Amino acid sequence: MSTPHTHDRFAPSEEFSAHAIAGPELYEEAAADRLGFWADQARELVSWSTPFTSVLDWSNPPFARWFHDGELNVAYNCLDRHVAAGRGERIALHWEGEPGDSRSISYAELTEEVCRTANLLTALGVGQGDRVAIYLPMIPEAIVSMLAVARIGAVHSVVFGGFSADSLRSRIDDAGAKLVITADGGWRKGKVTPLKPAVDQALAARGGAGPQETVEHVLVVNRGDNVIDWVPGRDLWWHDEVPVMDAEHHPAGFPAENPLFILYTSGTTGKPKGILHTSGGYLTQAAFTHRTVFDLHPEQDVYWCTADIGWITGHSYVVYGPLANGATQVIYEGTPESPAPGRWWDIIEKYRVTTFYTAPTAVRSFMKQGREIPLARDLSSLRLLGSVGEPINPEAWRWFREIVGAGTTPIVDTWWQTETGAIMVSALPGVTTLKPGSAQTPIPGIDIDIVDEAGAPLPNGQSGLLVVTEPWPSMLRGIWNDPERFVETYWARFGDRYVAGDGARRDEDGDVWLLGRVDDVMNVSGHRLSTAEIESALVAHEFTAEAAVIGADDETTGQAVVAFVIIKSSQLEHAHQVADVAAVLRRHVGEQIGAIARPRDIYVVEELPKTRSGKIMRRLLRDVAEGREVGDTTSLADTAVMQTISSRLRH
Ligand code: 6R9
Repeated sequence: MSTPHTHDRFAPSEEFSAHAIAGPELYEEAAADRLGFWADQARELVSWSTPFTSVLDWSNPPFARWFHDGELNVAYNCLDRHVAAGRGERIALHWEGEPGDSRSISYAELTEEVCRTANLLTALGVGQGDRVAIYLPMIPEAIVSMLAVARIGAVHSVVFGGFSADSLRSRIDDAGAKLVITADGGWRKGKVTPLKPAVDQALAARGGAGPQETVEHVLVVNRGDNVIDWVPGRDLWWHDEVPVMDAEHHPAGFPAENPLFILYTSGTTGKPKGILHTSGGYLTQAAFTHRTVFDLHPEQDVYWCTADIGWITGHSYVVYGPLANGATQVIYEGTPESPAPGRWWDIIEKYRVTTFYTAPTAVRSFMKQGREIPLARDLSSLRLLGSVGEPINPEAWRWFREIVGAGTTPIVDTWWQTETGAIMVSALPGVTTLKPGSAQTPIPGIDIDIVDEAGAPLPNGQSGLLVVTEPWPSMLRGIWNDPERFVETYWARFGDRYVAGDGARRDEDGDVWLLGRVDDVMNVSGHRLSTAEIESALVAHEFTAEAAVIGADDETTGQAVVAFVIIKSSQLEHAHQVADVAAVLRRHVGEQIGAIARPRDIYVVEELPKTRSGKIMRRLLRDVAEGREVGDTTSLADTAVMQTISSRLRH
């Protein structure tokens, strides 16, 4: 849909450009010598205990090594060096708890807390290369834990607190985690949501067939004061263990390619992929993009990224990018509506936030609540807004700028992925003339293209597949435990180019517009969900014979999960006794994967539309779910199926 406003252009103000961190020369420098450019960034933004001499080793594609003969300590880069430079008193984190408690933590204090925790991890036998699962709410200990793991060269796997015990279990098992760090519970929507019970359940007796138990200890933060079970010997309270540890800890240097973290993300199959990131290249690109895209002036700015640390945005733009750059930032535990709509605007007012990075789905829900709510607060501190997670529709873009940004703030729409590790396509706020709805330009040092199904580059105006044509510093180094899947998923199609899984086109100026996923990955409120994963959760229920899941357009969440299920004939009677089959299955998906995966709608049907080769035609189901005329059904094995389904849904 095109509106007259899609031709809107917003050039940066002279004042903004005059003080901007990044100018147009960055593009020229990167174009003249791409590897030299990244080497410069790595030297400027990162401190190395052993300087690198090699920039990129691409001798074994697609397995890249960046700065591989260099050594660094990632936590030292995020902490000690700021203290050593006399900036220890600067606030690193303004933490706001949902019930209204808060803590402001300086770089010196954060360094001390991370050192104590690192000493504890070592005392618990965790060392370089060991995996630590982190299942925590948005509390300072979450960031402390990640940095403590990084400090000792171990590997964290943060599991979003909204994931279920089953999802947690499969992630713990896949990574072979030695330690789990969790909390009794965390505050959400005005009450404590327990977390520890899910850990207990995930670690409960697995029966003979399961993998060997790898978890030796569970470290528990007291946040919710909720009653929890306790396994003596295994479980340890954070407040008993951490404070008694030494506040000194030597940050050893680790190779640039030492694994830093695994983060699981949904793919096109039922099994989430453990995306692996390493240290030196990742930190370089996270820091570079955080500084230039968010125009960071660390001595003045108060930065707030609303992402949870359970997602890549929380890793790169709450933890590693901002802290490597010595930023002062806000983190918030709860939901935007607690205790009432407007909480986020209260927080911006309270801390005088200058730079605000959030998701289009949040913007759209604020639009629905009405402009009076933000307009009733003093948001005049804001000078830059950012968007991530899905395409931001021009409507939402303009509302964000007008209502939240007083009609003056630039908005950077940042395209990237768990796999890319850091921002790849985005405006630079002091340079780019903004176009609402377009992510615009690859950042300096990044090369992308838009190609057809055969891999041939497409001219401006034509839609195709987004590929990255050159290796980049923060690129994923693989899929944990599954190198073949890494090659197969991202590289096999065109050999030497990375296939992102997104459709895109360039407009007449060459600006990039993202068109959504081209695979069976849905994007609900900016979170990636796999149709296959939800389908397998549904068929794991005793009622279900078959299930098809699609992402249907949704005004607020971008896409919504809609499921079509066939009930087993042997279960029909039982299912009919249950008051609401759909509610039972929704709850089941919530238990299997997590609340975010619960379908908005579940339709019980007698048959699913399939091709002769047995492939479910999701396109047709999407037509029905979105209330459209059903499209071409000629390739269906049984063309009557869609009539039955449509008539059932339009009762
Ligand atoms: C950072 C993050 C990645 C997928 C990606 C794409 C979508 C993210 C976007 C965007 C359009 C943007 N996506 N940012 N689409 N414009 N600015 O979200 O990582 O959770 O791995 O999701 O999200 O479809 O492929 P992740």
